[in-house]
Amino acid sequence: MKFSIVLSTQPTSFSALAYKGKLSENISKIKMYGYDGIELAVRDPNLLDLNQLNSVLKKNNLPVPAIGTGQAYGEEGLSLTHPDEQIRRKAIERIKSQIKFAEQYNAVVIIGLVRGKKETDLSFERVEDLLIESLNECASSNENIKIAIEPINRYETNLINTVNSGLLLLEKLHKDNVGLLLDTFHMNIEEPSIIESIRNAKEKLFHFHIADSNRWYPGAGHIDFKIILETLGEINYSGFVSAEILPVPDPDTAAEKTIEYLRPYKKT
Ligand code: LER
Ligand code: MN
Repeated sequence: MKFSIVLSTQPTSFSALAYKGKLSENISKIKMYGYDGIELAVRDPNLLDLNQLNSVLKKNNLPVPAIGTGQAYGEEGLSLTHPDEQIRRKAIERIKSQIKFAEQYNAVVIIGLVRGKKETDLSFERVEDLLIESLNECASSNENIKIAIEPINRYETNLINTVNSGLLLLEKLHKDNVGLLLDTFHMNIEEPSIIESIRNAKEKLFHFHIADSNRWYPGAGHIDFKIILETLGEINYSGFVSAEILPVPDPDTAAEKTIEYLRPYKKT
């Protein structure tokens, strides 16, 4: 099992991130704690100093398994299902540029909050059609790059809350390079059985987020991670398990406690 942790490349209002900015300092710390990779949360790849980022990643010899894209929604209101066609277009173009950015790392591109939510009188069917249309265009822009839709709990969106609804969407979309990202924090709220849901996702599981029930580091809440990590082994999950956690009591303690907790599972 390989472990990563999320680092936001710039300041953001999204709270469940151990590390934000200070790339050189934070990437070295992540390496020092013993992580195998770094998931990057990026608002807009065009705002990045790629030379600087890639030289720090290279110096620390850390791969990038996944790119988070939710800040385009959180900070700019872009959504793949927005009723305004121009905003939807901007969101699609942003995801396509994230896909281009992801090529150099062969990273999974995450579709979390950027899918948007049903907020107007558009029917759920229409919103779902818009999502399928947008995802289809993004996924077709490079079929070698994996895209992972993340079921997110009901308090953050009303569109794809469960693994089942994610799998149904994948059936309708029918693109081999689109799968799911499962996050233990959301699953703890929405899934009748976390284990059964992981088993149902099987080979459609492209990426995995880990946080405890309170979104603190694993071990700080009441989720049973032993059985979850064993189940990932059972379905032959070969991707990264990535910590998307609150920086509490402080970023370094959160990062260190997470990897200490996960280390015994490294060989599985
Ligand atoms: C993003 O990966 C996530 O889990 C969401 O909670 C974003 O709000
Ligand atoms: Mn997540």
